[in-house]
Amino acid sequence: MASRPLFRALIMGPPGSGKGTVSERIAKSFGLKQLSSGEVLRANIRGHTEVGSLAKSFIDKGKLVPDNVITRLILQELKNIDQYSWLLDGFPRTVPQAEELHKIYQLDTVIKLKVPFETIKERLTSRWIHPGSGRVYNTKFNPPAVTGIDDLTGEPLVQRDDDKPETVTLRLQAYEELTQPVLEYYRNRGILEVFSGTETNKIWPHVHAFLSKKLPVLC
Ligand code: G5P
Ligand code: MG
Repeated sequence: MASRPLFRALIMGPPGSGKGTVSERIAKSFGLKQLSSGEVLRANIRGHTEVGSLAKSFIDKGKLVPDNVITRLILQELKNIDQYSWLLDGFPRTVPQAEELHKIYQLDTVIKLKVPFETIKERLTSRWIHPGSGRVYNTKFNPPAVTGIDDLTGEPLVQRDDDKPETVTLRLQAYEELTQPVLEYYRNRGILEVFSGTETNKIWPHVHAFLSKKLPVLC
């Protein structure tokens, strides 16, 4: 029996739009491998690698990491999951990154989460993460069972250094200047699907219904 062709997807949207939250649901419902460029960078920072210390100097200022650095890193990670269907979160986010990715992988679909900037700013100041796993909480949306403690490991939660209000403003500027053109790049290729709203739980059923037409549903 012929196996299904591999599915290549990307989720885009401004900082705090819910890419990580929705990616996790997509991965669970459709069995895709999930790769977040932000998580890969934060793992390098925690591991005190050379790339990690370089990346930190950009991330903490709300700037994008240089194209050549992030592209090399993510293409290397993708090699490790080449045999699976996957969903990228946060890469590519400049046109040169999109062009480099396209030389190796052609995306089937690009999901854009369109969430107003005012909604985002409030979300990020109430985000807490478990640094070891990247698990994400929000004191208003999905709080941990015990304040400040990861549900699964019992370890302390922390706030991301780049979630300070002034850094969030710079991240949003970088998104407008450098990442909006990537949306055009994919719109021109006819693979961009936009999902708008202010609540993930209301956006999610639409994303699920859209992907259900393309992929078998696991749950
Ligand atoms: P990241 O890590 O990719 P961003 O800025 O793109 O960072 P971020 O902040 O991770 O995106 P998200 O994944 O879109 O946001 O959102 P999320 O974490 O799921 O949700 C945000 C919060 O809202 C969470 O607390 C969640 O629980 C809550 N939430 C979700 N839905 C709702 C809701 O409906 N209601 C409420 N109240 N809350 C909700 O990149 C970080 C940095 O790495 C570098 C850059 O410097 C970047 O700034 N980087 C790159 N640089 C160059 N090129 C690349 N390709 C790069 N990738 C990363
Ligand atoms: Mg994220």
